[in-house]
Amino acid sequence: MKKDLPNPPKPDSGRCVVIKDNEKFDCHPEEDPNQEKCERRGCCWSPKNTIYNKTKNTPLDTPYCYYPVNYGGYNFSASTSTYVRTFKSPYPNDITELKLSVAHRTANCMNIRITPNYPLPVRYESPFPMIMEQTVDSEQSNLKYSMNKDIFGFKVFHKDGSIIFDMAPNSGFIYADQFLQISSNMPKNSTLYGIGERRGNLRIDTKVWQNFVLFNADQPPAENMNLYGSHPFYLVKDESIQNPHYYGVWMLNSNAIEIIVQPNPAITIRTLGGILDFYIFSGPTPESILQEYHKLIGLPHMPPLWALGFHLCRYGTKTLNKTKEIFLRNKNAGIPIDVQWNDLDYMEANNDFTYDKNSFKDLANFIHELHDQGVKWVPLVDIGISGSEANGTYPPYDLGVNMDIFVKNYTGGIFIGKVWNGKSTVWPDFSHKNVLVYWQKLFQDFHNELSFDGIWLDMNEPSNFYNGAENGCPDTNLENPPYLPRVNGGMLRYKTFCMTAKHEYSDHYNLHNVYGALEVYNTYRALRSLGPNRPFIISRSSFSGLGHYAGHWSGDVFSTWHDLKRTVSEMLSFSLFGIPLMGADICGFNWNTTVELCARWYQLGAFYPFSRTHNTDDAIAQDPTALGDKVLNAAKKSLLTRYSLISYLYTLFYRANQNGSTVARPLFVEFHDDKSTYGLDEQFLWGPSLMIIPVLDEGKSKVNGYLPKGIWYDFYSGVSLQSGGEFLEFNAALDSQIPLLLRGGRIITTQKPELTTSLTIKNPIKIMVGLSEIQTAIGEVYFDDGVTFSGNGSLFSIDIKNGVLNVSILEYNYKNIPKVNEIVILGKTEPVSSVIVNEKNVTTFNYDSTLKVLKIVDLNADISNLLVSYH
Ligand code: MIG
Repeated sequence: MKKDLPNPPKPDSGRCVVIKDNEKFDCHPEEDPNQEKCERRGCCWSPKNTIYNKTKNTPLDTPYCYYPVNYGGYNFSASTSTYVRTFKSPYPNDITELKLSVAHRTANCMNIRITPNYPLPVRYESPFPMIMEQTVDSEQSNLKYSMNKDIFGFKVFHKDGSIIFDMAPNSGFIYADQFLQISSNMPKNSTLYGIGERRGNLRIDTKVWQNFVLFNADQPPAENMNLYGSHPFYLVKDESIQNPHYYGVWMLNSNAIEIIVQPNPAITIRTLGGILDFYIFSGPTPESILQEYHKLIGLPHMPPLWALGFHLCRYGTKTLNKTKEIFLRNKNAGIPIDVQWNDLDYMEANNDFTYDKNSFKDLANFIHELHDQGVKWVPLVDIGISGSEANGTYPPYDLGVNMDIFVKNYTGGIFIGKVWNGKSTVWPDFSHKNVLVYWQKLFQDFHNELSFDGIWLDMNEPSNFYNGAENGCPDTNLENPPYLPRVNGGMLRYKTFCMTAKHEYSDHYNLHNVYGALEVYNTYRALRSLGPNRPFIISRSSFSGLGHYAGHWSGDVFSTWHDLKRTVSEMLSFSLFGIPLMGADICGFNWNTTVELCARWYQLGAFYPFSRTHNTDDAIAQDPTALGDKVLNAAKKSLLTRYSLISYLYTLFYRANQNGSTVARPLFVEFHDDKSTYGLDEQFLWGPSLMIIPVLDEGKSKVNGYLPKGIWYDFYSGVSLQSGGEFLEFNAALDSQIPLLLRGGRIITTQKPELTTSLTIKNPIKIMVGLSEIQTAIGEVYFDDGVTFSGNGSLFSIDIKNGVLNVSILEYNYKNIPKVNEIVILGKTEPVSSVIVNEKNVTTFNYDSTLKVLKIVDLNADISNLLVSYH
């Protein structure tokens, strides 16, 4: 028998009055606090108004009930080196003895785990992503920590002394079975990014009270809602110190999470289960944090080259004929297309691993025809399996029953819900030890029928048309936890499983946020077994580490200007989360688009790393040819520009795959000392070198964009711009292209665009150089066969100084690389009279003294052996 803990002591007012409003941590986050309930929790009561009607939907503000200074609750016990609970927390089942363990993983990454003092009943921990153990000597670490030797608390600081994780002494540290909470103060002057998936600005405003709920849900992106994915990762810039720098924090925990940001500033992380398991990154730059973080959770996968082409998709394309018609009219109109998709329309009765033998009769042949044209085919697969087909007619169900692979209900039967299938839906348990064999078999058989090239995974939050089972869910503490964050629909089971649904690994309550990622992992493994090619998977649900296996799209966005704008910050947040292959449905999913909106959306969408048009079945068509010349021209021009840059884009993915970091890059990541970039989320970079400034407002023919200090070159004309770090106005008429600028000091490669990436990548290479003020530049380019696994590529770095362009070989395994035919050097200030290529004088060059551009043509040179001097 456990002995009951005493009630918390009532704090004397001295421990309450010293706390300023912004420093108050909420001791009664539930509705309807009052003085009595508050004081029973050992907390301080000080309402701002006498009439108090706090409900779930009122914006957060100064709490009326807050923790006193040194609230405590766990005392250090020197004999066991553990922390022992001394009084009851507000939540049932306090874990009575805790242990804090610290590991230096690398010089810049520390792991802090707070667990029960094992061996006690072991608590749930997320099975994904898998983290390899790794340690360095503490001497080597840039991070230090100190533990309190009285009440529970710790600090993590940088070896330069600046504080990174500072447990607030006036907060409530709680470690109960279904409510774990830890708060830390952030530096006074800090800038915050991350925490997702959420709709909002890239930078999180720390001057107001806000909460974010991370609980995967089939929910079109909207402010203050929990969306498809969960990413408890944040990045902070500390400006309060001598050498301002960034740090990062990730919590590995797959339970429902709520994060509170308050203007002290401070951050509170609550989770409804699991353990507190933090990874802290010392920085100092955003780039270095992201690299460490992505390495830890799994470096972004290397997509096949064709994944970076344009994708054509639409729900409600009900027949193969319709599919062909849309494909052909776009192809004939000169739209580059790498991938044709089909939504669940192709299935028979919406059942996975089938296709409609009437309306999609010739599908297998059509896929071969696509392949002959160098085009790929990607079908949708829903995570649920039909549960009501006639016995013996539907192997995915029968096999699943045989293998006992489906998610179970509370009483041990198969958990039954409903999604698109005729009567009922059951779900594979992706945590099951045999699920891979099952899933592999289904994909094998399916691939024998239809030679798909990649897979689109939908509804894997998981989504369910019922709230739980048809007749609800058992009323247990999993369904009705002692504290419920502001989740959509006011219940955890809202449009998903019962929390008591059973997976082999654990209850759905614990696994919910990671269930979709486990499907992705198994799908990746299944596709791997189909051949030597790199899998291509796009998943709607996401969790930390998903990018190692798949890309993501932002789900059911609306065809509105507001949504168009927000897709930029959504894409950039996923760059932080290690999922660079990301985009939104071009022209919007729900509702009807308009000509202008759709044209602008193609202009932006051509620069989403994952560039796909898609929309719902009951809205007007919005493929490039559907809305007349304005949309067609906007789509065609911008997509051809994308294709011309494919070698650069591919190289960025290679970098992300090798080192971590971002493809679509927020400005603050690249220009991390330039404060003007911190709040920018209506423009972005591709890697370090290309600035993209989309038009995101209606009725505009000009757009303002910020250019960090330095020289920038108009990508289309080569005209140079000198920026002092300022906003400039750019022409951006609807029928022109959105501003694209090459950064001074950078080199990229381009090619003449064709209608597929595989043709484009064979065209001669043009090296495009934007010189810096001191007439230097750097860049790199990567080539491989575009489809098989890495280790077979070639990487070249290109640099220019003192009038010499030099290519160095970093890796040289893949030899089938097109010739370099042209070099364009922008910003060459002095006239050029001689050009020597590999020790030979050439005359095929031209210097434009007005534009200050040197152009060398007809080179026909090997990139692996290229030395050019010009004077
Ligand atoms: O409940 O498969 O987000 O892209 O077209 C809708 C039909 C199910 C949701 C996806 C959307 C897809 C649609 N799916």
